[in-house]
Amino acid sequence: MILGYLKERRNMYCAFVLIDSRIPPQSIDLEFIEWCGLNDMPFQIIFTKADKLKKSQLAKNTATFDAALYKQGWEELPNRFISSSKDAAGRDEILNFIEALASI
Ligand SMILES: Nc1nc2c(ncn2[C@@H]2O[C@H](COP(=O)(O)OP(=O)(O)OP(=O)(O)O)[C@@H](O)[C@H]2O)c(=O)[nH]1
Ligand SMILES: [Mg+2]
Repeated sequence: MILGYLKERRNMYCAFVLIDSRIPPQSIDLEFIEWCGLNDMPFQIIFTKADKLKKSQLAKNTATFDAALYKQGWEELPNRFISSSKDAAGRDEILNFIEALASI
């Protein structure tokens, strides 16, 4: 359903894949990312709820996610943001990215 929507939208420049930074890589997320790659769907990853983790654990979890992506065959990692809706981490970077996209 969502896949069909993404495929059909011609004005879709980029999807944001929100990943809960607290949990191990989920197959549903990895499968969606793989689908994006196979379907030439540009996307960015947003790790969410970063405030809920210690910096070291956050780094560990994002590295684990990276490893899962390499395993999936990505040669270059997709761009990612670290975010928190609580302390607004990543907010400016994400908004700047969207602004840059919107001005293409
Ligand atoms: N501390 C913290 N809480 C958050 C953050 N984002 C969402 N929440 C809280 O998490 C709960 C679920 O919020 P949602 O907006 O549904 O976020 P979600 O990523 O879909 O999370 P889940 O529904 O729990 O899978 C709410 O109580 C939010 O206030 C965050 O960045 N930091
Ligand atoms: Mg939710």
